[in-house]
Amino acid sequence: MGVYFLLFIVGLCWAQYNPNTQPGRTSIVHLFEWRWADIALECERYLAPHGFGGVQISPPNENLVIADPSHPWWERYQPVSYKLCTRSGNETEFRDMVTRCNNVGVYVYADAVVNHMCGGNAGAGNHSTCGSYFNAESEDFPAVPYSAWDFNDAKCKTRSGDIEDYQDAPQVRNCRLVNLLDLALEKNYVRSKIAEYMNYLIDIGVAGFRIDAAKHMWPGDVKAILDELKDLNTTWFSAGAKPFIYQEVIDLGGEPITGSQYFGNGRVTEFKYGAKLGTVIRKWNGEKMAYLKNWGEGWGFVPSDRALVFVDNHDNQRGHGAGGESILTFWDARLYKMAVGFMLAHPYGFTRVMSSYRWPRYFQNGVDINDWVGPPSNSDGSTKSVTINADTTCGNDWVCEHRWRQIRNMVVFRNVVDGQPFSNWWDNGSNQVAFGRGNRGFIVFNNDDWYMNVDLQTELPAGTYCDVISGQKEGSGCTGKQVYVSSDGKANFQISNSDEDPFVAIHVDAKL
Ligand code: AAO
Repeated sequence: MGVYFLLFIVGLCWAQYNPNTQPGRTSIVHLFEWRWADIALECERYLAPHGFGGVQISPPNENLVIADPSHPWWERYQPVSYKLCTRSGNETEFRDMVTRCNNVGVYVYADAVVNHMCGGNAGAGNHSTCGSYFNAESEDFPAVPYSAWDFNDAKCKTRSGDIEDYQDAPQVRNCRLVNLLDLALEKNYVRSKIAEYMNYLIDIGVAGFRIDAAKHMWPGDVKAILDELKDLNTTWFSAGAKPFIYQEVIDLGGEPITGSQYFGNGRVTEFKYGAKLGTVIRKWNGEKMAYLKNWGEGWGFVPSDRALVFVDNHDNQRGHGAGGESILTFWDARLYKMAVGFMLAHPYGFTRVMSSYRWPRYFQNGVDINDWVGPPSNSDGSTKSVTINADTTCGNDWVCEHRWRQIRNMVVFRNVVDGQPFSNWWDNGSNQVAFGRGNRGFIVFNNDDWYMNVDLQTELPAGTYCDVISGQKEGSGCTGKQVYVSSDGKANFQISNSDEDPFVAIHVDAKL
């Protein structure tokens, strides 16, 4: 009786907030625009062996094909139907990916674009990834099917029919986001078509969903859809497990729509996290790392167990979405690694690592005019496969941040310290800071412009540790710096401000 009661309470509290990752796997990675075939391989050859909990995939449903500009990445945010065929692959490849990833304990989180269909100016025809016919002008999508009755036009009160003012919550939810045909989610029919699509993915074996543009849907409408969802597939998940839900709600403050309005449905993306962390690590606006002492709710973020956090995402790494100039990306690799390292060491939120492709970034008057460029592709428009170089990095212009030694090893660090408290904070009042996670891990940063030499209490068991940033433990050896923790838990840390990576991280699994 007591045990069942406890299970009931845990189930109730965790349901859609629980990422469903395997125990001891604490992060997911967004393999932005990857092909399903490459993701399947990556799960088996890299993500499982390195402790990644799951993968966020690009939207799997049929989308508009855009010719001008040619195949922008954002065409995938313009649905034409819920058939599973895109530039990432067809349904057979999708099923193969989910099965193979699940079989190695790396779960799949689908990007669900359900607020809208394609843009109002998309024309008519079958220029869509499965070749389904549609007519954007008459709002006819026979492959779902949706017709004009299923869209919000009558409810939207703006002159253009688009969202014109983010201060007006009803128009943010009832009008078209950048002219994308806005579905009438209060209709049972529309809800049931969306739930049918999501349930189809659940049956195949996905573990959860990113809800795209959740801000543009009424929280109650999202809830009504989620209430129709099945439990996860019991081939891989325990009976009664619910899909993990994280909703894309951009809330930097200053608008009537807030992340907290969506807590009833699941977690929300905490956009303040990357915007603020970028500002601090760049030392803009007088910010310093010493101020990170109360990072998390202390900075006005949503509660930790409601947050999905990331340093950058597929939008704000190229000036879309929100976050602004401060956002750190692979283009600023040295600072980026520090930011991702800090995120993965810190207990706040559920962490998502970004994995990108390189594009010909070209600024004109401060704006990247190539922000639309899609994934590395062949002359016929198909997405290039992710090749792996001899040194384990990726080829074909895939950046694969998740394979960078510093980032991959910090994903492991987070797993090793899982459940441990934030502890032994130290700072120099400037940009040299350190903290631990109980007696399992410790991290030290020097983002000042001078040498750092300090003795700190780590709380770790005495011994010699291998720094997982400059190298890692291999066999009984260490390819990086070594740190000596004495019997009182103290260790000396020396980090030059000109080191390739001015931070050091040690944990109990990297003890020599
Ligand atoms: C494309 C074309 C459009 C065309 C449309 C239809 O670019 O010109 O009209 O097709 O033909 C992506 C691309 C879009 C693309 C779309 C469809 O980013 O460029 O449109 O696919 O192909 C808002 C939403 C948020 C959304 C974000 C991009 O709230 O949901 O815009 N993100 C998701 C996806 C994204 C995707 C979609 C949604 C659509 O991740 O990839 O779009 O499926 C304010 C608001 C935010 C708002 C931003 C940007 O942010 O708060 O909610 O995000 O503006 O409009 C300060 C403020 C901050 C403010 C920010 C920027 O920082 O503090 O709050 O300034 O103004």
